[in-house]
Amino acid sequence: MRLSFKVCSFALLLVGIMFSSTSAEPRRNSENSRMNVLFIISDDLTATALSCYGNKYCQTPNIDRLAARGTRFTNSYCNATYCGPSRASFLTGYYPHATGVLGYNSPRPAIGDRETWPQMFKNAGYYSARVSKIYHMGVPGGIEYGGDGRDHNNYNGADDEASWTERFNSPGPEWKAEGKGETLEGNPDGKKPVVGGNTFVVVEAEGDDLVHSDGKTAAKAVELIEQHADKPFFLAVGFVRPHVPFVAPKNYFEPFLPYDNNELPPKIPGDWDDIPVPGINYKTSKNMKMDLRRQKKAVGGYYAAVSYMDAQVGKVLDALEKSGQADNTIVIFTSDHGYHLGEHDFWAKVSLHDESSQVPLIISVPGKQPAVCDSLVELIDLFPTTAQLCGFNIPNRIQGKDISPLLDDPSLEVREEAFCVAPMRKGFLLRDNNWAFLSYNEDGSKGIELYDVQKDPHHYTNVANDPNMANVVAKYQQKLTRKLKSIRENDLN
Ligand SMILES: [Ca+2]
Repeated sequence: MRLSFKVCSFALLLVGIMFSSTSAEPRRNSENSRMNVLFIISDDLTATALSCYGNKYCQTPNIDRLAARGTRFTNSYCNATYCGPSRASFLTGYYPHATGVLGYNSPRPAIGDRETWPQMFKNAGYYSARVSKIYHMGVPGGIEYGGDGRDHNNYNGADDEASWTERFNSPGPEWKAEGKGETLEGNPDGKKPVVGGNTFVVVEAEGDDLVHSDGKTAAKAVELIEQHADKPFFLAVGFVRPHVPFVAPKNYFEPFLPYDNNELPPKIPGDWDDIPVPGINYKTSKNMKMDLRRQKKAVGGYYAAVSYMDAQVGKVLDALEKSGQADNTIVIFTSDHGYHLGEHDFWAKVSLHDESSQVPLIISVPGKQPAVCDSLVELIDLFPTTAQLCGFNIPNRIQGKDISPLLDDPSLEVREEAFCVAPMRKGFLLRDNNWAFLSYNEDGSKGIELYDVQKDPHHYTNVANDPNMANVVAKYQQKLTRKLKSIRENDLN
């Protein structure tokens, strides 16, 4: 009796110590729980541009070698199809319709003093740093400015100071880089000079990798890995390519010349006839006035930018190897959303089709077997997953799922459907293994798209108006209502 009382007291004391642990010491539940996190994110990168995801023309040997040692997810979705809300979502652990961050603001006012993903590591004693764009920054505007994102949110930017021990910007010349440039968008007579902004511009640049933002980002990341190898770190490395402008040192363009050799996706007659108005993307071959030559050059320019970004990823991975910390570091590679390269004659992001809503996702954890996982996962899962892997208590309030079990058994499934939004179009996506359900307005009043993804993987035939599909449409409409209700039931008031 006396002994068990003592055991109980001791256990209570232990529990007390665990729960009273201060910010000096990471909360741990196993011996290897002080693993570092190296989070690498590219901007506007579609998985289809990577050779490890099957691209035959654009070679990405560095991302491929990470994929070869990690788990590559084939059905990974972002939670919003453009930078601002996507990044605010996975960095806070809340869906966009929980925080209300549907544009380019900092999520901090919405979350109060709750910890963000990097902040959880920082508060536990990790060195937490970002290099370049992690929360939203305008590209190219913000990068020309100084890479600090001050071009948004009344010049306060969308970054969150409390997330980081240190933060570093990577200004670059972007579209002003010296070299051979052409504006492809809105320039049918070819008279427009090279311009800035969110515009399709290709620049085959003079000079080396370090002229540009991503070269500087890689160099800073390499330096930080060397400096901080002896203590736990959460290092977030944000590359801005292949976001427009498609600018890179000219040697990266060589495999994609002449541009006329680049292939375009098939053009389907009447492809737009069954797409509701908000489903026609904000950038199309038509409204961008891009003829076939320009479209093929856009693909080549995008691939060159991807190749350049991949080379920078390689430098960071090499530095991790050299530091001796590779066996103690979780490495994640992803993008904030995908990108259209001419599918449906759509370009860029915002659309809720797979090209824009799917993201590449590779998670490499020391000691785990390489794998390919087809489970539906979301970027919002990264916060709870790394929390689990590093021995933190997963905060109950956050809305993603711990997908770490998939790293041991890739045949597992963690959710019935992926959820993603395009607030600019009041668009909502529910995507499962059978259907892609796209609703404009929560009640579908601005249109619905429904694709049988088994029979129609490229989403050419919208069957939402087929009378035989009424039950399916009704089922997904109900699922969407329930999903939004569950997202809005949160601790943010
Ligand atoms: Ca982006």
